Amino acid sequence: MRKNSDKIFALATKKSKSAIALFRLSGSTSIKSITKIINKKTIKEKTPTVCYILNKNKEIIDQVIITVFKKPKSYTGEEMVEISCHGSVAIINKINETLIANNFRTAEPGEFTKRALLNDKLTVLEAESINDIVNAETENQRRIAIKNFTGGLEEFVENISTKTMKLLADVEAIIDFVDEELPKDLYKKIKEQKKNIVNLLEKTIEQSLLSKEIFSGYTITLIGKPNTGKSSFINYINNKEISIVTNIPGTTTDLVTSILDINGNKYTFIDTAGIRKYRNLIEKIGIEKSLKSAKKSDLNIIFLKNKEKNSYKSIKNKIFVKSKFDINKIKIKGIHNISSKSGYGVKNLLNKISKKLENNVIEDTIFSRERHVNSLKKALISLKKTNFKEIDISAENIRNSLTSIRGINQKFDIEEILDIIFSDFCIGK
Ligand SMILES: Nc1nc2c(ncn2[C@@H]2O[C@H](COP(=O)(O)OP(=O)(O)O)[C@@H](O)[C@H]2O)c(=O)[nH]1
Ligand SMILES: [Mg+2]
Repeated sequence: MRKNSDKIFALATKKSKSAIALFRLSGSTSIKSITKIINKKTIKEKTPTVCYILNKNKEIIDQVIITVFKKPKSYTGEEMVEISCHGSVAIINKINETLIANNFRTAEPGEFTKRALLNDKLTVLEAESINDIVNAETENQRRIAIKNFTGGLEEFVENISTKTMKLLADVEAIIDFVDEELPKDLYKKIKEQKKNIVNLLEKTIEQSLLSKEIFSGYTITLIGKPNTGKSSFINYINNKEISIVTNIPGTTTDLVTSILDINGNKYTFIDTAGIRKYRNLIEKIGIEKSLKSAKKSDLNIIFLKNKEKNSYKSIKNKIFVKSKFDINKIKIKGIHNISSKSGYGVKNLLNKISKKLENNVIEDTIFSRERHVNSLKKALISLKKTNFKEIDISAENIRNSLTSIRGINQKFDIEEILDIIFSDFCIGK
């Protein structure tokens, strides 16, 4: 049985050769356990201490820096230890083995953050934002994640909860008052309050849905005849050889994918097989894949050999490009000239693409998760049902709406929420 109080550990850095690797340990008696496998009897709290870590025969594994955090002043709220060792795979393996021999077990993905949440060191929204921070691949993803972590979402939830509570109080006042005593304009006031909240919810849901692109990004397929410079282009923008370039037509047969951050957003570029009469089955499949990819992508860059624009009438969302401008300096209207040798026109092209696809940068609150958006939608439905005719039912609807909104940042249904939140966490976080 996995218990929430077991002593757990994880390598928080990547298991590969690097300058430093970091282990994290958490759970009661972690500090006592660590002093059994180092050459020091005690370690001062929050003071990085240089020492040796030893195997069961008391032989030195590595020189390390140990930092201990006492309960509750740690990330998880439990006793914690951090071990910084040299980033060698052999050392990492040996420390791993030693920790297991000393009754630590490997942490599950997100288990440190889960404990932090259970021990009230983090709110639900903070825990989710931490995962978004770790997963951020582009500047806009990072910006939204850190804004959400530092209180953007909590503030929104607070604000809209307060507004809804006020509305509920006013509606409940109607139940308590006899008709003659009702303040004038009360109905007008509560209708306005409701409209206000409905508008705010609708705007936030709409923006949160728009923000999907910020996380999933845009897909761009490169299409064209063989030898028009598609693979050279994908290599140029990535600054490395990710696709094979030759002057032999038909070199690229499968889809080659690369991810790029342009102006803060995520773009997936797909290099494809050149479109021509195929010479063999592999090429045939490749060409079919190219056309399928073109159908699904947000934008297609069509690489032209000459002026064969008309051959691509069936392809939607496209920009025409002619490469090799360094050796062929002919400009044609409506065709963007570039060179993957000199870089001519590439920056312009990327800017043009991002202008064509991107929404205006959203500065307001953005909920990035389905769980949040579903709660907002539920709240909106309950509120929209409220017509203030049967006042008891109206109060009940507003109460339901409030429950949905508060649910975004509350720990009830804890196991269910934890499963959703931590399903995509990485180990060591
Ligand atoms: N001078 C010049 N040659 C290029 C440029 N782009 C591609 N080539 C050459 O054109 C040939 C075909 O390029 P490649 O990128 O494989 O085309 P693909 O078949 O469309 O992927 C190769 O010999 C490249 O070196 C360019 O911008 N300038
Ligand atoms: Mg190619």
